[in-house]
Amino acid sequence: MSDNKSKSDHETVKAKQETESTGLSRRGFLGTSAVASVALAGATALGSVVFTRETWAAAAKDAQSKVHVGPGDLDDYYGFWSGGHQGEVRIMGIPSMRELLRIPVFNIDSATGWGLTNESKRIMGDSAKFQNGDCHHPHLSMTDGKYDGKYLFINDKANSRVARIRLDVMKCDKMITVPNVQAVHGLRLQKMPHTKYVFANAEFVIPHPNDGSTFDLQDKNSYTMFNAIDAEKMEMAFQVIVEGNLDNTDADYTGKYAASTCYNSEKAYDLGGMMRNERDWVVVFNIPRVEAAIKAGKFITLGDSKVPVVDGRRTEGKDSAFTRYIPVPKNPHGINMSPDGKYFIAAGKLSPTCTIIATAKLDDLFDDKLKEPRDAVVGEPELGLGPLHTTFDGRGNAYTTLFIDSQVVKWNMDEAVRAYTGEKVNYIKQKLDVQYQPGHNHASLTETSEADGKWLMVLSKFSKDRFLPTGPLHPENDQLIDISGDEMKLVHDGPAFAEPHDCVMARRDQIRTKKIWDRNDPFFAETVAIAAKDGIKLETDNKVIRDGKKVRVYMTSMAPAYGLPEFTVKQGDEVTVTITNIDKIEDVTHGFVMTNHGVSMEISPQQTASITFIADKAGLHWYYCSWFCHALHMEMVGRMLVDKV
Ligand code: K7E
Ligand code: CUA
Ligand code: CA
Repeated sequence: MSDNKSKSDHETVKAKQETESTGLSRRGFLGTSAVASVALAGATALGSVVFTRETWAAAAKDAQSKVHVGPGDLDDYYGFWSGGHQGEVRIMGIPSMRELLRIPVFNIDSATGWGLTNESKRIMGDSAKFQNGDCHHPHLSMTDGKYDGKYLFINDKANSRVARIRLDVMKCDKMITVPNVQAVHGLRLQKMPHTKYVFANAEFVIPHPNDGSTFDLQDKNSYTMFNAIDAEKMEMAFQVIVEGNLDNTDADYTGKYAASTCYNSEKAYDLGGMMRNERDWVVVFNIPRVEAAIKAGKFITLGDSKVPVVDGRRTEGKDSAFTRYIPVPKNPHGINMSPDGKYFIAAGKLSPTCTIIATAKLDDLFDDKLKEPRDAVVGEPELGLGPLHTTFDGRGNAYTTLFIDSQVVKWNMDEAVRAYTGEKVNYIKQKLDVQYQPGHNHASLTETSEADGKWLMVLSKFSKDRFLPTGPLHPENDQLIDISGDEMKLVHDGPAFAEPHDCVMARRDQIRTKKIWDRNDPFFAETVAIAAKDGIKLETDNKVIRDGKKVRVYMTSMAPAYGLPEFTVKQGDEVTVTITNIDKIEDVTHGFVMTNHGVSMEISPQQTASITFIADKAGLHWYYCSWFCHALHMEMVGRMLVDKV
């Protein structure tokens, strides 16, 4: 990290900015009554004064009334949170911060049977063998730069996957593994004219082919790739080989460009090596040029994969047609497109700055009309220590998280651009302490042209003393900040289980969900087709079909009874239970659990769900409904008799 000298320089700048800008210096505000500071994680505490719980509670009181959503009232925004290495997506109501639902994606879920049912296993495909995931970046599909309510996409860093969630039923409906890469991290969507592509960065450099013959990362056959996935088909569209590695990404408002940060331009394998270069870069991708090359057949494929691959690396110091590399201070992290479409903003992480890249200069950059790639940079504001991610209020202000300073800094973009030309202007508007060590932040509708500057979520990585102690493992702290006025006001602390890296918020009118399933929904169409082959009418038939050692048990469910109160199979049979919930009443979900068999699933109104298991234990086995559905829910049971063979 920075040495002592630059740290103290920075401290001075920071203190000055605080007093000059808003007149609302934290130190001034707290005066001498400020109490003993809490040690900050990361061992880089800079002696900042820290609020006590009591101070915060008092200061937040008036703002808190804005967060209160009374019993029976509805929230204004849907929030979609990644569950990090827990593997799911969570739906929150904003501003109440009430958790509404969880959508299992890369994890196994006992309540819904995700990862256990045949329908979910088909969606997970070959990767159903994995029981973990590590999701970071949930993003909503767009048309014309606005949320269109169709899909949410999310990455899985752990197993190099991308998944899609249908927003009408809030279920994952597609999942793909990105070929020939390791660790899909940064993920963002094309905004214009609509979300045709999901852009996904593979983070780690690996040898190609990765056949065990080399450990060498410096070789020219060691690289990583930028990936574009067809959002509608959920198939790979193309891959671009890059220099260095890839971290985060975002796309512009013309549909032409995407840009990614690279922190390992060194292609190093260890910490020291990855910090060796003074500068890494932002790589900009020219999407139409990639498409044109592929259309012209100018691409390669790798191994068994049929995905078109183009080379975005430099040859003999010359840039490829597809990419430009813009040097930025070492080891950048987040990259965010401003809602006015003007700037890509890369956060410095090891540098106390953000780098502002003007989209208006990108055509010239690709036509080689700039003297050097750095000429696309129009600002590099000094913001504080450990800038990670930036979000926007649609009023010209940016909000950047400062991991090491444990703050969010609000700054004005156009003023920062003017300051870069030498003009004396103080672009810093406010610094707000957060608790503690923030990663992503996200303002309402910030990724769309409709950024409305109402709410700011700050996803703090450490909660320390903010909640009742829970043992060595602490929750994260998702903090809600009111940004509707001139001043940021912290209004809510939201404990969250590991680990929401990122979140998005959509207006509630932008999400339109189904109340009950359509009988012809593709989610369970394959199960319906299997039943049709068995001559079963799912809505009425209760039948057991034997097919060699395979037994298919079909039944209905209607509160508070299954269509089959009992069925018999033989020991060793592979049993598939398919249940159709013929209840048409919203919210009457049934479940099916076969005791002592690892079998559990959800069957919501008008849904068909199926699950397969081996009846390996002779005897009587009860099955029961696991979702409370009726006064006689406990009595919603049945028995399976397994004949000894
Ligand atoms: Cu900063 Cu994965 Cu977006 Cu975590 S990433 S914070
Ligand atoms: Cu059906 Cu509980
Ligand atoms: Ca580096």
